[in-house]
Amino acid sequence: MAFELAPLPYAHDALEPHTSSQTLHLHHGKHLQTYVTNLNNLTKDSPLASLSVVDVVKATVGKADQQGIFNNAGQIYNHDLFFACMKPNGGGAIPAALEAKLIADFGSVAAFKEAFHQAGLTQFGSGWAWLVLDGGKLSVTKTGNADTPIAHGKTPILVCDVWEHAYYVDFQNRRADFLKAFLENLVDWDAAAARLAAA
Ligand code: MN3
Repeated sequence: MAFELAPLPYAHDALEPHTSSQTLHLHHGKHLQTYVTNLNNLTKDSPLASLSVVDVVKATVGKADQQGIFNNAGQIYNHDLFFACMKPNGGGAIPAALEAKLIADFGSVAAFKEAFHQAGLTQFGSGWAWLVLDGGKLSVTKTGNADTPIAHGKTPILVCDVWEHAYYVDFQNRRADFLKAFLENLVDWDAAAARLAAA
């Protein structure tokens, strides 16, 4: 059973004007498809080919001779989650249980948003900004390139892709504006709350 490209959970133009159809065609149909193709090629005739993407990540983290496999599996996991973190007409009210947990662990929703924004803004080069559950507490973190919290025992609740391919068509160099749009107009709080409830 080969690794497959998960379908985009909404139409390509559903996130406009914050993320364009062109961006999603490139990001999902080209970038993510390439990671899927690469992972299939790299794991061909290997026991890794029969594992889930998550288990491939966990089996290859920190292994120098499997860095390419880790990178492609990590990128598939991170992208599937990123696309599932957004929805048309996103943003808005945060479900009560998630809001209460954000206030408990960050002091306020505004403090969480500022921490998440700063994580995305200060990730040097390519990477990801995360809200994770770590030891029962929510925290913000960032990872470079294909690295992912699931390789380090943390449970992802929310992620924003800050590789340039995620925003350059729509925002050019303005990563801060993309992060603002993600938190105010794109994020699917209900999905984040469901991940927290299931953790
Ligand atoms: Mn990407």
